[in-house]
Amino acid sequence: MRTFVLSLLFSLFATSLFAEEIVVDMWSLDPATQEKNSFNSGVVMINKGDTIVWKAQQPGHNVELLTGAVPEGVDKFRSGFDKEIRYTFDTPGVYAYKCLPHYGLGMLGLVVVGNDVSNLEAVKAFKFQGMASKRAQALLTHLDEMLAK
Ligand SMILES: [Cu+2]
Repeated sequence: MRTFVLSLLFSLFATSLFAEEIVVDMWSLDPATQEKNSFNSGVVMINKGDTIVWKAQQPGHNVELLTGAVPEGVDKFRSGFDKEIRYTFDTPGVYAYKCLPHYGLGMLGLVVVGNDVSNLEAVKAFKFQGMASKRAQALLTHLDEMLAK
């Protein structure tokens, strides 16, 4: 009986149980890679309903969704400069996001939610600025490799 109740509870709450938190570190200088102003990892694939927790390993960074390089209908999001930033991804698709002060230096990240790449071409066509353009190319190439597996 106890097992039955437990498995019933488990199936009732399966959705929330499986919603995960994925940590992305924000670095001014990543000691592991020597990369400056970066989100590590640069490309993250998650499920609908998952939350990304960005942790500032060094101060001075934030997270802002790039309007025009996120799925249609997604509201604007700009975080503060907090030690920990959280955002739950409820809409499937490809998202590009930046750190506001370091965008021109290439501080950019990609998220794919629910294996949905229906807006990937729009993200590829997006005009990224400054060094973010080169960074976007590298991340999109990496994403293509991940998708090919
Ligand atoms: Cu930054």
